[in-house]
Amino acid sequence: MTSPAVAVDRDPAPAPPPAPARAFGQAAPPLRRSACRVLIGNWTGHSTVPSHGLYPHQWSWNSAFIAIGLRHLSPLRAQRELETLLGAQWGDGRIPHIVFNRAVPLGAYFPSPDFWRSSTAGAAAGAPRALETSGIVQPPVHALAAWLVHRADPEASARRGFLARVHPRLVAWHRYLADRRDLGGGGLAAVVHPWEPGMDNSPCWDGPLARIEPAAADSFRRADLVHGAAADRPTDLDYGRYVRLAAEYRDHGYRDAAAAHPFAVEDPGFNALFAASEHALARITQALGGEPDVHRERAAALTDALVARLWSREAGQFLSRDLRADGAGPVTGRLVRARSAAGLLPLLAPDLPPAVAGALLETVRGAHFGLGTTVRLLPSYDLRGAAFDPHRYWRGPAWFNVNWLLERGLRLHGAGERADALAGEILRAAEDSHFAEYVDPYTGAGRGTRDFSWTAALALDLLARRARQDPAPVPAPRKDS
Ligand code: 2M8
Repeated sequence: MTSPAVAVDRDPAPAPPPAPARAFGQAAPPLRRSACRVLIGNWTGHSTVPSHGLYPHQWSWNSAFIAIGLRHLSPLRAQRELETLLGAQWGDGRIPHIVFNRAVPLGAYFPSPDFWRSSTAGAAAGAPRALETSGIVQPPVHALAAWLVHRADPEASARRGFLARVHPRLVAWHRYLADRRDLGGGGLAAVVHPWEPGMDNSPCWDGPLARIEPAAADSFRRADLVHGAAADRPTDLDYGRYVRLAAEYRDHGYRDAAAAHPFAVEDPGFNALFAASEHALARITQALGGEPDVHRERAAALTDALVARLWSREAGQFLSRDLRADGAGPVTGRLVRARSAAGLLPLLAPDLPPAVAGALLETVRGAHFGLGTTVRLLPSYDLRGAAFDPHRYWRGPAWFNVNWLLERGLRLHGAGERADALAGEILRAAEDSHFAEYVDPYTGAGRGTRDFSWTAALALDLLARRARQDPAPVPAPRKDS
């Protein structure tokens, strides 16, 4: 790719002001109405913030999940959400994990644009000149989201040429991951910063991170603690290491071939989403009259590589591979023995060997995750792990996106009743917690920020699915943008 130009969207219509709930929700169940209110309130005119206080910019995988829900409210807005994100794509194909809103003051979020300096430091990697982004990535959920958004209103999508617009960008994104991020040489994409797999302070990163010298505490100022409780957020020591890793990547021009990547991990969640998105890209390609087989083959190859490199029969789940650890045997690095919910997400791959899928279904309800037996929602980390903490960020709480993904995986592998039960719990927790960022997996009590966009969006998606099975009338989505 030579040009990171913004995806063309000639629709100049400004976003409508948040409408009174009754304008679109009069006959709607309250949960749908309040989920719509959250999405309308968090819309900025061309994309949606995860939440106004803690996360006041556009985040990559958040936007994908948001678009999946937004399509039930406004398919056009859902398309624009993804197009805005893809408009910030770099010349080398990467989709940055944050696209900064220049109207937001620098101090509102850390690390801010003046830390990443993408337009200058990222020039050699093709960072856009006209806008500021971060330089790392997040899980590739985008092709899946684009396909689901298209399916919500295929005619409107065809009218705007939505699929034709996003297709080359999604292809370039997947090519970046396959060509530049296969650091282990075994067919999986590696993450080079704990923020890349989206599960920032998972105990799985404790080992790989311990080798990183933290940046001096007085060299940066955290903005997250203004909005979040310190006991719920990553520690200062973790932050020092996040800062060190990001600064070193930046100082190598964000060029993967040049950077040393002292943190390099193959994460099963990231790669499961990559495989699921390759399947979606096959569908997109076919809908455009192209040849889908190359994407189906890549999806199959990713699934094979997941099993070959990250499956642990002993654990009954997938584990991360620390590529920088000394390992024995033919495969680089060593498996990290900590059990994260990411290790269950390969259930999203339809072509998983049946014995592996069967073992994963057992692990989901076994002692380590307890879904439907000891907890209401899938915890982000092993209930029995020494590092488990039901309240601290990605070290135990249940997250709505992970539970939504698991719900799909359960359904895909024939566990429909368990998927129905999980969907019910997700909806209940979303409502009771006022769309919390994450919840206590045992009680469903809300933690983190509220009115969190992907929580509202994914609740909306599950409600829409229920409504399709239920003959009762549902309110029509708004016709505006
Ligand atoms: C969290 O990550 C950001 C850094 O990217 C942060 O802690 O400031 C994670 O939960 C991540 O998965 C999410 O995309 C982001 C925005 O909600 O917040």
